Parts: sequence; structure tokens; C-alpha cells
Amino acid sequence: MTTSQRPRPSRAAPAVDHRLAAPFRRARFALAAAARDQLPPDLGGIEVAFAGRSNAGKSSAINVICDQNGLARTSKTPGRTQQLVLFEMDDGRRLMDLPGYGYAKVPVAMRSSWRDLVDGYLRDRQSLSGLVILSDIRQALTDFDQQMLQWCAARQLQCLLLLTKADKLSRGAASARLQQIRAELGRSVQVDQFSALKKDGVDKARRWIAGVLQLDVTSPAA
Ligand SMILES: Nc1nc2c(ncn2[C@@H]2O[C@H](COP(=O)(O)OP(=O)(O)OP(=O)(O)O)[C@@H](O)[C@H]2O)c(=O)[nH]1
Ligand SMILES: [Mg+2]
Repeated sequence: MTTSQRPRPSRAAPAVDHRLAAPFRRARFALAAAARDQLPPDLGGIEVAFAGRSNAGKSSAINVICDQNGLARTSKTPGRTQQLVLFEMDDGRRLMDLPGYGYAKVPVAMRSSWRDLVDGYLRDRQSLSGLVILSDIRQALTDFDQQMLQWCAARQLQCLLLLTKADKLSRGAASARLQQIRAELGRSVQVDQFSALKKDGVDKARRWIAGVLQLDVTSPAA
């Protein structure tokens, strides 16, 4: 076979593991809370929250992980998600879409009320069992990303760092960036590249979340 005949590695969406995807496909919008007292009682259900800078791709990630367009609202305009938005899965398992941080164009008072909301949730929520931190693969980790990583380590909270929008870089550049961040952070945190557009890294993220939420992904897909 000549070089030109050799099949080129494809960037097409990877084959889906339907058993793994099934519980995510059953996720439903539960509520959007502007204050923590609007959340369901903190009685031991388990939650995985998605945190990251505004526009990092949190809501888009939830949509592809749950295989449901439009489940979480996305937007080109940073600051779209302004409340704690909760999605319910099986048996009291939940996914939480958090408002993004670092968006400068909102009024200071609103920014600080978002911060109080997110900080309070992260600090006090006993149901919080794992945190997915999302960061644009093209940008350096923000101070807040670093703080979140340190905070997860201090609290011994399971944490997954997703480097989003990997489709915006060439395969080689994305892989180099991934290796660089992994080397910076060491083995204490799982770091993966992710693309909502190309559905790259979706099953890996599902597997991590399923582990944290102790989802049953062995029964046949519905
Ligand atoms: N090319 C590309 N664009 C993406 C990807 N993920 C998200 N986007 C785009 O990035 C923008 C922001 O995405 P969102 O998912 O709304 O980001 P967010 O982090 O929820 O933003 P806030 O709610 O404002 O904090 C939208 O225009 C998305 O279409 C991706 O994997 N690849
Ligand atoms: Mg959002």
C-alpha cells in the first residue's frame, strides 16, 4: 500500500457506547435556582457540577454528554448561564450547570451575586461528589481554574479537567497542549481533551461521571 492509499486517521465522531450513554440520555431539566435555598434538600443525592470560565463550553458539554441538543442553554455570548441549573438523572443523581466566572461585561453587583451563589454552592453542598472543570484548550488555565483544582485536592473532591474546543486546534497541537497540562498538574487530576463539536472525549467524560455518580451502566440500553 502506498502512503497515499493508507487510510488517514479520521476525526469523525467515535462509536458510541450505548449502555454508558443510556442514563445520560434520560437526564431531564429539574430547575434553575437563583438562590441556594431553591435547590433540592442537600440530603445525600449525588451531584457532579460543571465549572469554568464563561464561554468555556460547560453547557455544550452537558448537552453532548447527555446526547440532547438544547438540554442546557448555550450561547456565543459569555454569561449565558446565570443560575444554578440542575438536571436529574436516575435515582437522585444530578448534573449541575454552574454560571461561568470571569465575565467582565456584567455589572459588578451581579458578578458578585453570581460569585456568592457559586462559592456558597461549592463550599457547602454535601451532595457535591465530583467537579468537572472546563477550560478552553487554546487558553492558559485561569487563576480560578487553578484555585478550583487546589480546592478539589484540599477537599479530596474528585475532579476532571476537560480541555474544551479541541477541534479549534490541529490534532498535533491539541495533543501537545494536553501533554503539557498533564505534565504541569501531575497525576493528581485526570485531564482530557474534549470537543462538543466533534464529540471527542465524550465517552471518557461519561465514564468518569458514571464512576462518581455510581451509575449503573451495565444494564442494556433502553
Ligand atoms: N468549536 C467549538 N465550539 C464550542 C465547543 N463547545 C462550545 N462551543 C461554543 O462556545 C460557545 C459557548 O458555549 P457554552 O456551552 O454556552 O459555554 P458556557 O461555558 O456554558 O458559557 P456560560 O454559560 O456563559 O458560562 C458557544 O458558541 C458554543 O457553540 C466546542 O467543543 N467546539
Ligand atoms: Mg452555560
